[in-house]
Amino acid sequence: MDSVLSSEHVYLPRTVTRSAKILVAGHFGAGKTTLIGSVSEITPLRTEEPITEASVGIDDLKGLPGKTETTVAFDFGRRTLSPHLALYVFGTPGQNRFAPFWEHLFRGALGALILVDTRRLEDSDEVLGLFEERGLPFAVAVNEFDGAPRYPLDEIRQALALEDEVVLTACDARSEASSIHALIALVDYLYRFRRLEHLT
Ligand SMILES: Nc1nc2c(ncn2[C@@H]2O[C@H](COP(=O)(O)OP(=O)(O)OP(=O)(O)O)[C@@H](O)[C@H]2O)c(=O)[nH]1
Ligand SMILES: [Mg+2]
Repeated sequence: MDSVLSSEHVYLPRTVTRSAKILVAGHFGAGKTTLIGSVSEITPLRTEEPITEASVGIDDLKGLPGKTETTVAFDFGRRTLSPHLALYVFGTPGQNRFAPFWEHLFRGALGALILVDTRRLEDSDEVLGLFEERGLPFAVAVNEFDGAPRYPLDEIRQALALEDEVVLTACDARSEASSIHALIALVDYLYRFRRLEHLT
């Protein structure tokens, strides 16, 4: 995130009475770090390292010409979503070799936004399976990359074998408004399933 944030964004408003830890997950290169950079009101913490030759054959860079770095531990940002609710947003690493770190990230998380890329839908199976196994509620957002095929959301739901109740939306992880919209979809879902209580 390039902008220099003013101090009013650094301190939580006094009206905030509730906070929630949320994960942003998804396969390698789905746009997790980008989305957290778009939504965070504090300078996000990133743990990115250059993608090296050691990644050849492991990291599929198809369709990601500008991608030179990958998250090796986690991303962290914060977003006050309403006068009462602040989200602490943790991004997971996209590669299986960093999976041991996931245990720390899962702890205390109320839910997850899982990003998918239509150019590699099948890569999402593993991440979706992990959240289903854990029983951690999640919403799914299609990160609409330029030039990626567009499908109706109900076709994507079918392809990903998502239950009807799972919220499925589309976003552009580079856009603050669009990314916030996806986070709100997750939070609405958490309210609906009483993972989050309405507090004032
Ligand atoms: N065109 C377009 N590019 C995007 C979008 N979201 C992310 N990117 C680009 O796609 C690449 C991957 O984005 P990242 O945010 O690093 O993805 P990630 O999921 O954090 O990747 P890992 O941590 O390596 O798993 C970067 O070069 C981004 O600039 C998007 O919505 N549209
Ligand atoms: Mg990342």
